[in-house]
Amino acid sequence: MEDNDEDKNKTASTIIEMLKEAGVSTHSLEEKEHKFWDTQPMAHGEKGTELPEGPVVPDKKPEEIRQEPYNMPAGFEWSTVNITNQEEKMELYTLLANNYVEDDDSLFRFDYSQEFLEWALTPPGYSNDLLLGVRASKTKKLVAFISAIPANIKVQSTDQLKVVEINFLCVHKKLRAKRLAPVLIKEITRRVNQTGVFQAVYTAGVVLPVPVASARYYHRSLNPKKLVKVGFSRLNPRMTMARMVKLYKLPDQTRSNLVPMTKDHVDGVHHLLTTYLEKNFKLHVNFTAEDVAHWLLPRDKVINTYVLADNNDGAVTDMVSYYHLPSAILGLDDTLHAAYSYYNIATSMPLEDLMRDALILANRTGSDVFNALNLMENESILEELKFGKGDGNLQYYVYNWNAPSMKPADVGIVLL
Ligand code: MYA
Repeated sequence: MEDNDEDKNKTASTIIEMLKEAGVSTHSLEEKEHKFWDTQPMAHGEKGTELPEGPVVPDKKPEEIRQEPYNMPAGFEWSTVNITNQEEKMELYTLLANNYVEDDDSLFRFDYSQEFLEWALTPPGYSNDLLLGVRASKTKKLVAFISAIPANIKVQSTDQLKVVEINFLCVHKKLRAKRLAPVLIKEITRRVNQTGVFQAVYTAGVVLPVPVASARYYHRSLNPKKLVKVGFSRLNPRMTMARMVKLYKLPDQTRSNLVPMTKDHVDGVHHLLTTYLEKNFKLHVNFTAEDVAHWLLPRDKVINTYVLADNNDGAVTDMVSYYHLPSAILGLDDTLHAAYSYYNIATSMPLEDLMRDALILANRTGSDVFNALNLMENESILEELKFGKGDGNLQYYVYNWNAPSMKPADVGIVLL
């Protein structure tokens, strides 16, 4: 949501950041007790920086990994989700649509589409064993979920690290605050460890021990009338609706000749993207060409990628991509259509021009708002393209890995 009411919306983490910027010690504020997280192999507080860069605890030998699943409370059982099965996909969709992430004021809730979930959970190398659900034993209703998908990342001076990306941790609203989440996290960790992987990357709105980076969402209004109507944005006292509409108006046509990415562009995009990420960021995925095909080839209402290819040699010189993650507008029976900036690279034009074209394209296909984190080079275009600061931080974590914290501009991973 747009940060309309500066004071009201300041989260604890923002306040801590501001104090830090002002040179005030925040150590005691950050030392919150975490019954579960304090037992996990995370670099705790300032002690972390004294450790050498690398695993907090060493890899386990196969015989050291627990063989049996962790116990569920009575009345619940583990159940993996086959996301390519229509019925199970629908079950996961329903769990998340009713119980997943909301903003602080409970005005909006993420509404990941079924097609999106299938895309997000089936990259090369995924395994059903790591799409982990919990069902009520009697009714078989899906009541909780967590997912892990494989990736290979660079983090700081470690060029290649096999990890999983953790996402979609969700516990049904009626089962909250019963310490189910720690059991889900321990069980997914056990299963991931069994595959010989001991690190993970994840993002969360909450501050836990210990983020490696802290990013901020920015929002670019495309449909200001609707955004004001549903409470996402506020009409500034010195602004009229007519002026606001004019302020955010975009041309119908893009300036550049971007075309939708096709299979023919996979190698070109792979080259452009991997070279760019390696050169510029301390934390990024090492994508294979197969990964690029999965994550970037356009899928209707899920992911759009546009490229500019050099006429002479066919090499891809520029790319822009965004994914579609609507939110339910709670209480209004309506949907907020949001496009989220993904991976963008400009070499033949300024990044600002490329991103303006992305706004035009997203606007044309009915997005109400275009969201971007202040990661990678995004900070340089936000103001000029009229993005407004959001009210939420997104924390980045690397599980069981000690690395000095980094600025958002050093982060080259976007998780869904
Ligand atoms: S982020 C999205 C998280 N999902 C939501 O926000 C959806 C709405 N909320 C819920 O469904 C529940 O509130 C959840 C907590 C499930 C979040 N990440 O069971 P509890 C800690 C990690 O009584 P509940 C995403 O998907 C909390 O600090 N831990 O609480 C990435 C406390 O621990 P401690 C979290 O509210 C997930 C404990 O849980 C989060 O019923 C990455 C309380 O448990 C959170 N977002 O359920 C997961 N929120 O006492 C970690 C709360 O210590 C992966 N908690 O403070 C780690 C790597 C694993 C793999 C490793 C492989 C090597």
